[in-house]
Amino acid sequence: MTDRYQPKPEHKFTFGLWTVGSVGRDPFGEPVRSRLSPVELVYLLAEVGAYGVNFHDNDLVPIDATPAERDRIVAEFKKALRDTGLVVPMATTNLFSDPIFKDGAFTSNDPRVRAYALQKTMRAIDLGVELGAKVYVFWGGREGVETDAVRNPVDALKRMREALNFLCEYVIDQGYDLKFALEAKPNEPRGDIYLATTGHMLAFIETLDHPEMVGVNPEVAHEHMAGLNFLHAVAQAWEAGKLFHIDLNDQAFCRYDQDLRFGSHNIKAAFFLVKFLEDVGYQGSRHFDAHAYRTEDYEGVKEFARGCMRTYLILKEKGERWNADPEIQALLAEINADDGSTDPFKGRYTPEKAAALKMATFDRVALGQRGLAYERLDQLTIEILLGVR
Ligand code: GLT
Ligand code: MN
Ligand code: MN
Repeated sequence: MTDRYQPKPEHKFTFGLWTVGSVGRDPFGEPVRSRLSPVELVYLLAEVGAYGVNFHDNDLVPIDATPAERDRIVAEFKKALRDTGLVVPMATTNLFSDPIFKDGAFTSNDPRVRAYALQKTMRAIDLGVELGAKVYVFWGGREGVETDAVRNPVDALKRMREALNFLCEYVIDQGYDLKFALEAKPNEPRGDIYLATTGHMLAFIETLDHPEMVGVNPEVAHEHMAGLNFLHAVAQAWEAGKLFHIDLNDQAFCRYDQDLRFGSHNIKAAFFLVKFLEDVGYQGSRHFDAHAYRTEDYEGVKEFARGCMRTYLILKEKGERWNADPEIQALLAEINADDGSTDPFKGRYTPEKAAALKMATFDRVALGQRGLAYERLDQLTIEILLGVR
């Protein structure tokens, strides 16, 4: 491996304990790897060059731990962080594994389950903040249905809003420096999950009491499962000032949630994503929410983690090459050329502009016939990606 693809802290590459810690269980198969402790996983991540580690409350502290066990586990984890220099930029709550959440957490029909979910989340927020988290993710894996007979989706939205408003107030009340990032997924494990895409989340955020505290955590795989263009979701979130976090992985369209190694499936989409994040100057974590193939032992898991980061850095370099390529830049200049003829109509509406525009003439046929050279531009992109340019 060449040094220029070596991960560095400034790249802000993070992994969840649940990612490299995945034991390879799937709906049809038992674990294929033995479980590593959170401390062992911190050392594994340090070895491969990660900057940070994120966790669900129960990735670190078992759901039935006593207060004394919790304190011991947290102390050991903090020591591993100190020894390795790894940081915890993000934390989240497991509101999906335990049977109590089988009908959802914040949207469950049972008010006791909803109250328990709030209690669990407040405690998990305390834990995340104690370890330094500045972003708190909400992924509502169980917030959905198999049949709409059981719940009016409007009630689900109201319950979700009530929960997030409550938790925003909790964070403010505690004086925590913490922002929320909502993560959408269209389905799996539920048949349908409410607020199915990043676009749904962005609209929902504006209905909250503290929209300024809440952004999104888009995940490649989740938008691709819905057959959507991930970059467009990310760009909309960015433009709205809501890209608080990002989950990088890969995914074949319309399949089950594969959580593949970043850039391993759709290289062109991954390239434009990395180029976008780098070009706009996204400052948040580059979090890999992915799993090694089930075929791997822990050496393979390390290869997987190294691969995520290395591919990101290779694509970053390709983006720089794309931006510096004279032919690409000439094509872009041509594509975006402006002869100034529409200057009188540009900008905000005025009655005068509207009247002038209504009278203007356009050579519709010529404009329609003009070739745009997008084929050439895309082929140049492919040649950069294939390493011949
Ligand atoms: C789970 C899910 C992910 C979420 C995690 C955060 S857990 O693995 O598939 O997409 O980001 O709760
Ligand atoms: Mn996923
Ligand atoms: Mn995710």
